[in-house]
Amino acid sequence: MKEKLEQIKEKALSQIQDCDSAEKLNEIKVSILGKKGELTDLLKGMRDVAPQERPKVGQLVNEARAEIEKVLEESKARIEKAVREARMKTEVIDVTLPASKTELGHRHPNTIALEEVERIFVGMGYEVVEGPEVEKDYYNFEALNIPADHPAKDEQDTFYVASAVGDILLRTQTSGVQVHEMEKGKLPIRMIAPGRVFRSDEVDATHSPSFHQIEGLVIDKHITFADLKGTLAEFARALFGEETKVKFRPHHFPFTEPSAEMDVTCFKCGGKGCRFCKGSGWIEILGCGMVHPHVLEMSSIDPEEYTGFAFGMGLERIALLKYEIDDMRLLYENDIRFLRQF
Ligand code: 2U9
Repeated sequence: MKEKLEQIKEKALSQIQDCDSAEKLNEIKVSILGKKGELTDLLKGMRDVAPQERPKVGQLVNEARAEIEKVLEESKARIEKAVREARMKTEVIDVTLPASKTELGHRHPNTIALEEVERIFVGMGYEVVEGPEVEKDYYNFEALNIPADHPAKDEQDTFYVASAVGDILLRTQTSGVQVHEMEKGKLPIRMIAPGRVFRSDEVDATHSPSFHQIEGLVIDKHITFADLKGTLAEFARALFGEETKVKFRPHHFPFTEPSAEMDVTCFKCGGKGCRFCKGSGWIEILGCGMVHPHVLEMSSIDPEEYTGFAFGMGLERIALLKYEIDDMRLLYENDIRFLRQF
């Protein structure tokens, strides 16, 4: 048995020493020390050894095992080192390559324009108030004097959330926010209501089913159309430059009476007429008007005591004009190469 042990050991050591790959080394290890390995087999023959000899033989087997394991470890380290050195010879690291950069985000033109508008109105003492995007028909339409048969209420224009509860919808304007404020009964009110609105529109260069509005509302005693004109002219000068002039054209909205649209002199040509303003010298910027007495009444405000004005503008329209972007779809793609320009 001793001879057999010596044979196994010598064979193993020479195989291990000649081995040059990690896989082969593992095969050798299994073939000697594994469950069905030669050394394990040898141990099974212990029952044929005289009992008084067994401790001695057992010790010899253990010593052989320890020696083989030690040489296996050494060979493993030797092989790994050789592999590393071979790779170092072939692998080339170009230390002059540029490092991979972490891309920084950028504020969206909508956000920049909104913050500019908010800064102007907050500077005039207005509060910025936000409200829910899902609204009741009452707050989006009825409280604003928009009759049941108004075309805006058609399913082709408005997204209804659940047909079973017919009066829940995605707001088509932020006006509901002002109605909630009026219902609180705390007067006077000076507020702007920015936010996302939804209309069942097809996507093109100037339309999207979801866009953003900024509406404003002022209610106090003795508010007149002159306050409206002065405030919005001041706003236009702050946003587009001191030299900007404004003009008001009569219009109609169900929630304001009288109503108007406001144009500003083209900031590209200064009003002479150019491609940007389609030759007219003027650019339409917002809608406005004196809050309809019935709208005040519905929110329990006495129109004999209080009057007010309101206005509304599309945020994307402001961003497109201010940053001379010619397609609204660019605002929704969020391509960092586009965003970085503003
Ligand atoms: C209350 C009373 C009145 C808000 C107003 C407009 C005029 C207006 C449009 C601009 C472009 C919508 O985004 S747009 O399509 N809005 O022209 N909005 S007055 O009037 C209100 C709001 C709330 C209680």
